[in-house]
Amino acid sequence: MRKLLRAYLVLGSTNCRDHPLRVLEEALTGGITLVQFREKGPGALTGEPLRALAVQLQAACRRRGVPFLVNDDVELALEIGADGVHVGQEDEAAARVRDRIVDRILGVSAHTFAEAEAAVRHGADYLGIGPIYPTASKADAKAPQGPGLIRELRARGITSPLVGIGGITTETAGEVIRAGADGVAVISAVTQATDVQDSAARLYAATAADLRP
Ligand code: TZP
Ligand code: MG
Repeated sequence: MRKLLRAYLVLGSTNCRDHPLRVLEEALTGGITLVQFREKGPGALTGEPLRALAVQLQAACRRRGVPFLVNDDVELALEIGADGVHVGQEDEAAARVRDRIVDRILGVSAHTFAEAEAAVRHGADYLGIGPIYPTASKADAKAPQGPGLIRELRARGITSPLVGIGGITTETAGEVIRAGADGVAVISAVTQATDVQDSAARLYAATAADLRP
């Protein structure tokens, strides 16, 4: 799990300037290690177009051997046979999702030690911690917490695989890893880059495991 989290791309159609499949293909070529389909915000797809895009993106991930997770939507994840689900604190309870997806990957967002500890207890395979820095990609994002939150979670005994998320760039990824994260999850640093493949490659290079404390 820790290795998969290294350079984690979160994306949906509303994040992409080009067709999401093109963006994803380029990002995978650059070295993205895990993908989460997160279809949110104004203009987000629903119904059959949503499902069709999910299947298309999933197929691209399968061709490269990269696991494909679905944000929030457990039904969709089960229907298409996704490799897992990522849920936030406002979504279906982690323990319930754990029971529904059995041996697939379960990721849970946490913003505090108490949330992180509960997510681990409820069976999360990894934690998404953030927002680390200010982000424009999530309308209802909480206040940025800095890499210090990750350092605190590690100091207080959270040993589970975890990624930092929120406003992370190829320049700041290293400090998130040095704080104790196994990887970084990004939307805009890769999807909005002028050269998607290059930014994914730089993200991968910036997150080497030997930076970890
Ligand atoms: N959860 C916390 S911050 C965030 C999500 C989905 C958005 C991350 O996007 P970006 O563009 O990498 O800041
Ligand atoms: Mg959610």
